[in-house]
Amino acid sequence: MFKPVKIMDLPEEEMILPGTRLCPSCAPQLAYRFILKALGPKTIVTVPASCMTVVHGMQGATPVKVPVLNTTFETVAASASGIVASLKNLGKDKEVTVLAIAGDGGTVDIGIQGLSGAAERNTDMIYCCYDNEAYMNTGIQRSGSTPFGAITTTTPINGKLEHKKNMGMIMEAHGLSYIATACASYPQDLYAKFVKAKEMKGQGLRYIHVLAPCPPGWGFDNKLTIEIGRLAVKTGFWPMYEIIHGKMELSKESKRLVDPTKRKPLEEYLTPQRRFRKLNPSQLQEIKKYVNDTWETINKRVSC
Ligand SMILES: Cc1ncc(C[n+]2csc(CCOP(=O)(O)OP(=O)(O)O)c2C)c(N)n1
Ligand SMILES: [Mg+2]
Repeated sequence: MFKPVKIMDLPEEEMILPGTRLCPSCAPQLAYRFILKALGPKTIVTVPASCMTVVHGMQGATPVKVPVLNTTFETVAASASGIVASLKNLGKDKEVTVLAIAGDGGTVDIGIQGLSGAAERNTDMIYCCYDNEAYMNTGIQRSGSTPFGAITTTTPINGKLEHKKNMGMIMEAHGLSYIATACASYPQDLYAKFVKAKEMKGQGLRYIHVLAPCPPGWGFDNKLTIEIGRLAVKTGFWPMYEIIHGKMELSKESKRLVDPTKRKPLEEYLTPQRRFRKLNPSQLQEIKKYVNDTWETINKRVSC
């Protein structure tokens, strides 16, 4: 059963010092702040090229308090496997949590082979994909996680022609003990999921996919970061769930959305974002169908 976390329950200690090089209102950074609060100081992080590399900065000038390995784009899960093996060798694998954290490009496209291998071996680590839905660090190129209809610098003029990959389901096919989706705009829910993943140490690879709005990449005002993420959830565009040993449970914010009348109109989520500015009525219909289909699949699972 999911225990709600109160704001006063969160550890006061910050694992990221103030003054990073990320954009104002960066949701991946917000998510990372709460992830490290959940995992604590006995954590080793590995990270591939991405905005997350920018957080860590140059060697000797990092604001992050835990040890971090910067690795190549395609190798984050493999490098985490190496860290886990080394810790085992030193007899420290029980006390140290290994976190691989990568963007959507580094996860759903370029790192998926290494991730699938680590999942198949069921390496005892936490893998987090923070999903800002494009290759943001290099100037907003589309990824396999960019949604249908969104404009990037490498999509057709009216937006992407394909839907997002369903990474939660791809990871489920590997038979993992714990899979969850979360959103940076719900930090307490996100925190609780990382605490749970940490507590499931010894049960192989735990995978958490975090939607993390990007103001410059998605084209919305900085002050809307939290609101946009919440709208992704409240419109049903981003269902939040956990799958524990094969059993799916919807998270508090998504639970009532099994009833389609409880979902906010999708337009409320799409209209404030410049990346959807060219959306025509048939594209909008296609996104609505995608969301409805996603929920039909979820409803069948949670009701049986
Ligand atoms: C093999 C390889 N190809 C391309 C790059 C250039 N590159 C660095 S970061 C990046 C974007 C990463 O996108 P994503 O994983 O979604 O993370 P984000 O930047 O959005 O945080 C790219 C293409 C690289 N470093 N290595
Ligand atoms: Mg990205």
